[in-house]
Amino acid sequence: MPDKTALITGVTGQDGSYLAELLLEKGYRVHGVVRRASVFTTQRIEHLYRDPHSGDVRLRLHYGDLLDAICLRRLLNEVRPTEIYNLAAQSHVRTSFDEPIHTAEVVAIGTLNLLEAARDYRDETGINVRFYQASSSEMYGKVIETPQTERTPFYPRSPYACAKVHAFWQTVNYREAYDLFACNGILFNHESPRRGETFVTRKVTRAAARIRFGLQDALYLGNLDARRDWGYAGDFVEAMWRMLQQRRPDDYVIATGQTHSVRELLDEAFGIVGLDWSKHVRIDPQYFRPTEVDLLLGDASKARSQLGWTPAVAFKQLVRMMMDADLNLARQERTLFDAGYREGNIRTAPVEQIALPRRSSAEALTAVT
Ligand code: NAP
Ligand code: G4F
Repeated sequence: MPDKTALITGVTGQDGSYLAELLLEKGYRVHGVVRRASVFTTQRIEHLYRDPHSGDVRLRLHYGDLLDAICLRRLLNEVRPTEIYNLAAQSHVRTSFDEPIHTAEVVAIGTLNLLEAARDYRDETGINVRFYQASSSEMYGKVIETPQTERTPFYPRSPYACAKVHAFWQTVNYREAYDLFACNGILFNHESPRRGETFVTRKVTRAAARIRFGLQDALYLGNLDARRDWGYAGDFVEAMWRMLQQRRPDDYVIATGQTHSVRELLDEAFGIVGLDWSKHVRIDPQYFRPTEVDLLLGDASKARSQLGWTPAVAFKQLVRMMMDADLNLARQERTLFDAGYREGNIRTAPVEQIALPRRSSAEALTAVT
């Protein structure tokens, strides 16, 4: 196959990890951008990582940040990608009300930084790089019509969604103004066992599993009536890749075409472990949003006909998959607990008694390839 090289921002996130997996399977060289943090953040890609000293390694990690435009430019010149996937974001909607400026800087200006860098990189190297922007169904917000398609007007309802609308239109504008091969994937909610623990699906499956193993008793949630079109992240990254393989760049809705409420999610997840969720779920107002998105339901007909994309995993299978993974984790946690392990042991145990973690990918981050 021709030499394909991808740069992924947000490689340590849920989607970044599935996309890196997919592209490596397809023979790509994959470069991931990782933010510096005081702890390791590479757990989701640990299984893909090999020490760069060990021969022909196709996954490389680089420190970088969407807010550092100069660093992005340098990275593109060093890595020389043929495809760029911009997945990095402050992606939590509730948090965006608490951190609106940071969210706008990363999601809106960060995307612009990368588009500018991509345009100059293309012009300077002659490499006709292709650009994927992680747009979101949150942009539909207070929905104007149902189901939502590529033609449905946006009505954003959070700082996050407003910033995504900015990034969406910048991506369209770079396509039209500078002829950049730039696509928006308007992705509806997609989940997996790797979903962050504070998003509602994972919060529910993790709690149901931990309650089942006696590790917690209550689950605090917000709006149980919200409805989402929930798909599987592993299916959705395939659509991202397909968009960049087309002859012409375009924007696509990616969704399952089914919608479920948080209540239905609770029924499904707690049902798997034979528990009645109403005995455990409490409402905590802190999880309500100042403005809510009540209903999302996507129509992915265009992706089906033009990309040949359809989702393989439906809602019930998705919840089952997430429950299986969280039950495994809860079982391990229970075993540790029964063996006397308590959180905090690590702080009080003498250093020589603390098992050293195996060498992590984060230790071997390189600034150059
Ligand atoms: P996620 O798990 O929250 O991952 C976000 C990634 O962005 C993480 O790797 C994070 O790094 C990185 N990041 C945050 N700020 C950054 C910065 N300033 N510079 C560089 N990297 C930064 O999100 P996800 O669910 O994988 O979603 C991927 C993308 O799709 C996001 O843009 C999200 O907004 C969008 N999206 C998601 C969904 C969904 O349902 N999952 C639907 C539509 C659109 P750390 O690990 O250091 O935090
Ligand atoms: O899981 P959520 O936080 O996802 P949300 O807000 O739909 O955003 C996710 O999907 C977007 C695509 O549409 C992405 F762009 C975005 O990055 C993110 O991945 O909340 C889902 C629903 C909301 O209506 C929320 O109000 O669940 C409701 N909910 C009820 N209780 C809760 C909770 N959400 C969270 N996170 N935590 C709760 O306790």
